[in-house]
Amino acid sequence: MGAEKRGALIVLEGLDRSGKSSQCHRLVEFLKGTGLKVEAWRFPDRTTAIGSSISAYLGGGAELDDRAVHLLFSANRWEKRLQMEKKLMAGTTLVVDRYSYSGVAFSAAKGLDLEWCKAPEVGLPAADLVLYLDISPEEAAVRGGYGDERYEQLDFQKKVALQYKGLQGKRWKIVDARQSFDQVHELMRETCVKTVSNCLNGCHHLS
Ligand code: DGP
Ligand code: NA
Ligand code: NA
Repeated sequence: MGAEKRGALIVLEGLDRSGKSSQCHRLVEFLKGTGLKVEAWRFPDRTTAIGSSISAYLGGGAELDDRAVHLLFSANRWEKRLQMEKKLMAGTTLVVDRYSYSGVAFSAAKGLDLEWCKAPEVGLPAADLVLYLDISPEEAAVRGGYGDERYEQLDFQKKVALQYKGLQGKRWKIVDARQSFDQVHELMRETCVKTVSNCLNGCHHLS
């Protein structure tokens, strides 16, 4: 079990309108400023062929079986696996806006079996840190107003929130996302710096 020196895989998760995407970019700018090699990533990656099918589904322009959609989201992560691993091994830290936890939470919220939802995610690079931007579905809805995409409805987001709760584990940090943008950023910094330095000094295996 040799410890490998590599970049960290930091994942941001949360409900729609939790402020994740803006915090991702802010975090990347901060980490860059400390001299680290770091990139912002996001899933779904809508730029691939699979990603464009996902995008059509989310926009309401395509009806697809729930399980087929689940597997598309997962395949979208798998098609990026090699590139992710190469970057991590080369010492680049990746800050990722949504990952496998979104995959499981959003599909399980539709009523699909939890273990079935988790299965296709097994073997993807494991997150070193999951920052969960915690906000109630009601507050998220008031805050920004949902867009037109498929999952952006209060009743559904409530179910997603419940699923996320069940997924929380030891690598999670729950961040109170009701605070100001700057405060939320500050809450995330220290753990991120610690996680990155652990990884660069030799952390455990990717999955
Ligand atoms: P975003 O581009 O981050 O706004 O994500 C688009 C929507 O797709 C959002 O409502 C969350 C949802 N989503 C993200 N990843 C997955 C996934 O792996 N599976 C499912 N079912 N939904 C996902
Ligand atoms: Na969204
Ligand atoms: Na987002």
